[in-house]
Amino acid sequence: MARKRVTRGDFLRTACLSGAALATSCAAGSKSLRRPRRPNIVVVLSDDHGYRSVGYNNPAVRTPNLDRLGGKGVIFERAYVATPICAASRASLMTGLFPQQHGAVALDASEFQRSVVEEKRLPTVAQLLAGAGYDTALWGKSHLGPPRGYGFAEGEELKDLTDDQTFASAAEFIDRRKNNPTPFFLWVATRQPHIPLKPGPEWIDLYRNTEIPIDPNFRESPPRESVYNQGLPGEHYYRDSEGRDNYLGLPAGPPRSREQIREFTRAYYAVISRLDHQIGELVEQLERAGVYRNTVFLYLSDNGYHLGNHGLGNKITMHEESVRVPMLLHWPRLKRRGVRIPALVSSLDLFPTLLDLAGAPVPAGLSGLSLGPALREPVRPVRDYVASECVGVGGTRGTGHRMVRTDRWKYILTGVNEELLFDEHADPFEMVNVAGADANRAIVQQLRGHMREWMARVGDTHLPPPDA
Ligand SMILES: [Ca+2]
Repeated sequence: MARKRVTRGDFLRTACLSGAALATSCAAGSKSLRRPRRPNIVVVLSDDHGYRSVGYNNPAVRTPNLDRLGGKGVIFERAYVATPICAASRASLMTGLFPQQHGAVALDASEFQRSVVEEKRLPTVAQLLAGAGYDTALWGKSHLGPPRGYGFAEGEELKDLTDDQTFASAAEFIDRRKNNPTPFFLWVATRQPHIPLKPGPEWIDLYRNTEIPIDPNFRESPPRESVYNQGLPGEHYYRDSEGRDNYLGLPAGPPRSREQIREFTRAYYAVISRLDHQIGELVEQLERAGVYRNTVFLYLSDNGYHLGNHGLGNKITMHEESVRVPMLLHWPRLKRRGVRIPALVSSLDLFPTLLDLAGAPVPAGLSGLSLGPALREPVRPVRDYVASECVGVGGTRGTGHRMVRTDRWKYILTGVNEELLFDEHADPFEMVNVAGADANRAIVQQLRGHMREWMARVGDTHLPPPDA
């Protein structure tokens, strides 16, 4: 069955095809864009940073710069990625669409290359901001091919483990913005804290005497249900064992003891602290260049990380460890500052939010919502439910996982129609599946309805279980 592919026509009622056409077609919005002081935008996208591993959510983690930026800005407490896997998540950020809409459902970016770079069916947020008059640049882990191919005028893919080259390139770019009135859009895609972990002594020493908390849902090995598969059915990955420079030097797969997880987590936090320090230097560079006050800074990660919770050591699942990420926005000109926003938000919201903040037209057909209203004043919840998917891992479409999450409930549907329901208020560590409880029958039916609605929207052809 053919999936419901989003065409560029569906996506953009104002047809922005490329280059000059993009600029022309976006001209309708350019009057508002001539308003003074359009903000610069800096996005720092990290790799595999789970939402509990940041200082403002966990005092064991030392991230003074992220804490300060979030404390003076806006922390989105419940941010979910469109998919918890690298390339697909990045393609979703760039296109504003779920993986089954843009086609890059896992680690293979060739569908992104085809639809965005070759066929130019889907515009990227970088192309739209460039069309609206922004100078654009990306350095770091693209995972989607050369960044100049999908809307960035400058930049390159860099893969150094410490991100030093990436931050040096970003700093050099910011230095060139002094006295330049053209707004800029800078995307810094870090390699950290993805494995292999290479924290260096000064960073690991920070945690020598730190008690590393073990969450209540830690297990030495995962349960056998398919929701815990992280690849082909029956496989449970522990990526801390991959590569020559792995931190634990253990064979792949469970079990992992509490002490092993503590040692790994110590290194993971250490790398996050180094990343936080680099982010602090980047912000200082913005100040030195005189552009700090008018720069929107946004931090998030492409997915989380399990760290032994549920007996897993990777991401890819629909559990909070994997699918929920730290996300904050800082902008000195923001009216609402120093607030935590508990609304359910999606990584897909980044696309329309950035266009909104830039005063650029927000195209129709996106799967995310602008967070502009929530940044301006307290508003009702952004949405009733947030969705995520991971259907392409293991090479077999449809065997993966998908979820819808409301304020209280999370419903997961796997490729073999296992259903899981977690009460996030009573059970935030998702330890008890209550899908089969008689008392929850109406909730399960309601969430199945949300799931069917979402599946129809993204063209998910998996057949969910019928209501009894
Ligand atoms: Ca990742």
